Amino acid sequence: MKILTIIPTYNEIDALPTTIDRLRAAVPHSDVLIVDDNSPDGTGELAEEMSAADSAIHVLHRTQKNGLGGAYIAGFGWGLERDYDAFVELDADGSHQPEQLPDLLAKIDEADLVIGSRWVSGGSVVNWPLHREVISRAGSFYSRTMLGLKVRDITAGFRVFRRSTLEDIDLNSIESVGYGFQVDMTFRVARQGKTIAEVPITFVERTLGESKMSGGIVLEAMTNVTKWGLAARAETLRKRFSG
Ligand SMILES: Nc1nc2c(ncn2[C@@H]2O[C@H](COP(=O)(O)OP(=O)(O)OP(=O)(O)O)[C@@H](O)[C@H]2O)c(=O)[nH]1
Ligand SMILES: [Mg+2]
Repeated sequence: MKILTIIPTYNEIDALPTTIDRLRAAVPHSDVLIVDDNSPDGTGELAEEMSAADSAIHVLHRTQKNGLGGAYIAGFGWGLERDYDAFVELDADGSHQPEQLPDLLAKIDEADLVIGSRWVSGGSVVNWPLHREVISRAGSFYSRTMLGLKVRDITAGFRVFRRSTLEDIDLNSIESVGYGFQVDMTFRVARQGKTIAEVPITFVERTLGESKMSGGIVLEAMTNVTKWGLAARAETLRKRFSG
């Protein structure tokens, strides 16, 4: 199986080298694609140096900071033009441990989407202040209820998609910028009746660099979830009354 691990970066010059080293050691057969949004701190140049030293590492440069969702969509497009069978999403900041990626990959034969989950039995978060945990759990709970999904960690960003799963999604129609993107992808996969597996992970809060999480990103995600949930309910009612 040919695997592509996509790492979106914005100002990750301190964290990226360790993440790449750990990934190359843990899953040496995965190619790597760094998608950098013209980071002012020189992450893009560093990525080029790493790519020159290791033929499995590739870099995609975008001209401006366009959010995590846009970076992943560009990365998926790059990989789909090539012959990859599985696509991994991994943060650069050390929160997702490359050593746990084999646990996720072990499930991709059985599922169309595998999610590294903080909120299933055996999953956990290290070094998070209480308010972060509350926001994340509440966000997952609200999304799960509103969208009628069984997934426990809907906003999780450590994932593996089968190639066919991405091919069946109209990636151009995804508008979410922040982690609403992850909810959007989960909802679309679930609505197609595809299988989603959750594997417990230990999520480690970043120690290097700065978080890009913001109130705006949370608000975007929750607004979209409400919109999608209401639209799905209206659709169900319409079908019931017209049939
Ligand atoms: N290319 C690109 N990468 C981004 C953008 N925003 C965030 N990222 C990357 O996406 C990953 C996750 O971003 P974080 O800042 O860690 O956001 P988060 O994980 O929601 O927040 P924390 O839990 O505080 O770390 C990191 O590798 C970031 O560098 C963006 O606009 N463009
Ligand atoms: Mg992070």
